[in-house]
Amino acid sequence: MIVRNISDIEGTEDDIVTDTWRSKRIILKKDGMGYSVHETTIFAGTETHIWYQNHLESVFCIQGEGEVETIPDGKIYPIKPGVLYALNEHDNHFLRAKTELKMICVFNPPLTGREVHDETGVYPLID
Ligand code: 9YT
Repeated sequence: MIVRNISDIEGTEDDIVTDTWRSKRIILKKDGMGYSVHETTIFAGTETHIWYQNHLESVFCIQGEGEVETIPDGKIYPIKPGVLYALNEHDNHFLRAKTELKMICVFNPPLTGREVHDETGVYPLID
């Protein structure tokens, strides 16, 4: 069994910080679960363009307020604690944080841990 405390991930190579978010990657591909699990903080006042063409992701909000805008239809989905959105169609979108958002994110296929978005909002598929 794997038992992990998120505090053990802080400051390690599985703790990734970008301009708009920080992701502590708790379960990764190397753990052999078939998915990865992350706690992601989206910084207040930011907008992130995301388009996971190689991955499916479920995002469960546990703190904060924000919105997702899908592209190109411009549909707005308010995000607050208790809301989960699942990018089941590799949905192209903007994620905006009005206040700091905390999200629990699950990826299939699992991330290896090194991924950050490229200029088109995509994570590469790493083997
Ligand atoms: C909600 C979302 O996808 N944010 C970007 C970071 C991602 N969750 C990750 O790499 O953990």
